[in-house]
Amino acid sequence: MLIEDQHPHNKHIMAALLGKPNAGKSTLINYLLGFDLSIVSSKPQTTRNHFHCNLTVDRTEIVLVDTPGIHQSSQELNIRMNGQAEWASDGVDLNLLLVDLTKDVLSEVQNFMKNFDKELSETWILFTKSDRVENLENKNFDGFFEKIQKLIPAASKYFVISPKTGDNVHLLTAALCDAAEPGPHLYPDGAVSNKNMRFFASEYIREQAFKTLKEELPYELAVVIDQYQDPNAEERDTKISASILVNRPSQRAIVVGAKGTVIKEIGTNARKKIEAMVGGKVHLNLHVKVSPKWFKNNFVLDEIGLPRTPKSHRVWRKKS
Ligand SMILES: Nc1nc2c(ncn2[C@@H]2O[C@H](COP(=O)(O)OP(=O)(O)OP(=O)(O)O)[C@@H](O)[C@H]2O)c(=O)[nH]1
Ligand SMILES: [Mg+2]
Repeated sequence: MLIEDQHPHNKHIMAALLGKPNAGKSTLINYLLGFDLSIVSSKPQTTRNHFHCNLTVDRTEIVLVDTPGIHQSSQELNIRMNGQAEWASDGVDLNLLLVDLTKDVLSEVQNFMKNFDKELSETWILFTKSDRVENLENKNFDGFFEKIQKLIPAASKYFVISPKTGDNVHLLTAALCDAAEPGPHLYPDGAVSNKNMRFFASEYIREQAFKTLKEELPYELAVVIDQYQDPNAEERDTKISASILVNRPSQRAIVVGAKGTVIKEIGTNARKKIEAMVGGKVHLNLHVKVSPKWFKNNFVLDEIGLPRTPKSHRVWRKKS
């Protein structure tokens, strides 16, 4: 979808944000956008799909592709999540590889490369979470970068940033604008993503589930939107029905909570965020359904936007 008759000075760049889970990819995107579009949590593996997040600086359109963190797993869900990140780096102008400074920098990059099944084209290294590092000025970032270049020959630049405090993020934005090529914008003004409200509604429900539920449970649940109805002549509010899928009946009891308190908390918080997104009142109806081994079920994985990858298992469950 290219917009015709554009301003002759328009420029465009598309960059995939890559890294290990929890590196801060979605946090950086939200900081750059200026609002919380992408879901963030303190738990790893929050983002499951790749999607575009767009911002415009003067006449430059910057399309940032959020991706799931690359990790090792033989589980079909996780293989497909990694596949999303690998696909995302296809066809972008640039990769931005986030490296968490609170971890061992080189082993983070080594581990990423071990599980990332693609050759990286032009890549900038973003050493991130700098606000959490003491004596930052004594760190030898040139030395780290040289070692990383041995692992990633296409690494051409580095930045030391903190999307939490905003430190140095303006340098990254300026460099992205400089690197952008003259050309038409992909999206009309104001289009923030290639994903629709339905997708973000499911994400905001899952975000609240990640925040509310403990331990492994967030990883064993998925959110499927059953009905999404925009306001119309008869109904002024947005109506959404969604199912939270869990693996086992005992998990259903936890997600519902005593007298429904847990599901109510998830629903109330998610509804507020969806209302802010749609700019109006939302009726959100949540159900918790037991869908054993949904994370291996091709039908469910397709439904939540995770198609098969070349590494996918050969046998998978169909809808019964
Ligand atoms: N102190 C600090 N915390 C950060 C920074 N960036 C991200 N975080 C925190 O790191 C955690 C993970 O952030 P996310 O943005 O969800 O990380 P992600 O890379 O998108 O993670 P996945 O979606 O799981 O791959 C959250 O608790 C963030 O608040 C930062 O610059 N400084
Ligand atoms: Mg994320």
